Amino acid sequence: MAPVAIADFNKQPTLAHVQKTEAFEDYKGGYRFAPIEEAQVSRAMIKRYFNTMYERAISDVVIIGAGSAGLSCAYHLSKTRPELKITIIEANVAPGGGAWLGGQLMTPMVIRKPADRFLRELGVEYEDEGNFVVVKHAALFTSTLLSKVLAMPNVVLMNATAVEDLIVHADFEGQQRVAGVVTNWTLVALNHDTQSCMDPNTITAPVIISATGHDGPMGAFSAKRLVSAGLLKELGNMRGLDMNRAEPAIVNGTREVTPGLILTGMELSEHDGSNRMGPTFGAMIGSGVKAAEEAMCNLDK
Ligand code: AHZ
Repeated sequence: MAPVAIADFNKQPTLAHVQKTEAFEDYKGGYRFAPIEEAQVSRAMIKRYFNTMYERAISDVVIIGAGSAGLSCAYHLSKTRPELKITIIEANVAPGGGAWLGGQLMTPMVIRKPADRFLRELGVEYEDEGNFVVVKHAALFTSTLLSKVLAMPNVVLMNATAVEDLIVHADFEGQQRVAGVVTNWTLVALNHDTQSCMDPNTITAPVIISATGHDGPMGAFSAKRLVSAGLLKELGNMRGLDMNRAEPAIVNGTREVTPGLILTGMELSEHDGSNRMGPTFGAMIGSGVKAAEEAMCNLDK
């Protein structure tokens, strides 16, 4: 937004003007809300939440993890294919993964070209530094992307919900295929060792995209599960930091790693044993977009 010039500033309404408006009168002690019953509030939420769970038990695409890669994927996919039912499952209460800071606990976010294209598409401003651009605050990127994804009519985001397992079907020839996810509220998932009978929910979809980040308390979920399920011999394990090797490896390596399951973002580095790039986000955008393209190819087969 253009800065307000001094001349324009002088034209802004004065406090006296504002005080005269009806809205401001409300705040002088007479503010009234429309009446409501507590049960109406509960029902307003329950009806929508459980209708959504009912409807999304069968989705077209499930994206696991709403970090920069998962959200970039959701944006490209939902915009390109508005007829698809895209369901994002995010373990944290706050979606966005690590992209609320630019890295190293600092706020600016570095994005290497040509991924700056995506910023222009989102309408996020940046400073051009030649081979890369800088967004003044990572939260500006993440909040803009998140708001655009959530505004898509075909996207549902279920946060505070963890994917606990993968659904794996076998066809007549014994070929295994990831066919869905097993979910639970994250607080429930964290209590499996202390409580019993907290059975999970399921969502089936012909394409699952996993974007759960590199190894950590929650990260690399699907890659690790592929190993424990016998679908992958061993993890490659993320290698040391090398921006020039890491970013193209992640984007170009984004693919269906086992039938039904596409990996994107830093989860891929654990699967393939590729380098990390540290605080530069172009590969998360590029990989997310590529995962969306792979998903569309698979759905169209
Ligand atoms: O909460 C996780 C985060 O929001 C979520 N997640 C992880 N396990 C999950 C599960 N069910 C549901 N079982 C789960 N959600 O996945 C999200 C991952 O986001 P992220 O920001 O950690 O990963 P990313 O691959 O989108 O971005 C990585 C950013 C990095 S890390 C890095 C380096 O270490 O060098 N460099 C970059 C740019």
